Amino acid sequence: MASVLQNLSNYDEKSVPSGKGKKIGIAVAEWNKHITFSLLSGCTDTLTKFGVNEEDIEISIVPGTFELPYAAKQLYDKNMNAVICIGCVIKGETDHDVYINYSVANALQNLNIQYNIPFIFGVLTPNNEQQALDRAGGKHGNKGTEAAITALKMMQV
Ligand code: DLZ
Repeated sequence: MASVLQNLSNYDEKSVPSGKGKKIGIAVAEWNKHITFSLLSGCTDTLTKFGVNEEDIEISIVPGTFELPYAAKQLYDKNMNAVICIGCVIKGETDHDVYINYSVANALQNLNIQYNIPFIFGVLTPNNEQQALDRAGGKHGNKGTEAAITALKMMQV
């Protein structure tokens, strides 16, 4: 997919709207936290770089990726302008990852359709840990950064 061809964190700074005055909720999963907390850092660094005040960022930590939609809805209820969901589900021996990934993607898409703020899918779905590391500050950039940029752009749509 695209990440093979490009660093996901390459973006044109001039095309990114300011986040000044915006309230951003971030739901982050503790599973694989060496990955997800690196994504979280990329995300918050990028939001503040583009004008979001630190005190306008509310972070909700949940046990696993499956719990992200619940936290996302709670953040919506606190009047956020956008909610970013961060997780990492590494493929295992069974199809457990498939059930989590599809259900979370569907749940977040439903939230997007139902409510009038953007819910951003910042969930890595790698086949192994190295692929996750590559996308959490490694050779393919930081997917948390990309999620932040997406939120900033979607708040303007
Ligand atoms: C159970 C589970 C497994 C096997 N793997 C992951 C994973 O790779 N990444 C992740 O975020 N969460 C995982 N979980 C936990 C589930 O997301 C969830 O927390 C539990 O099933 C409880 O609802």
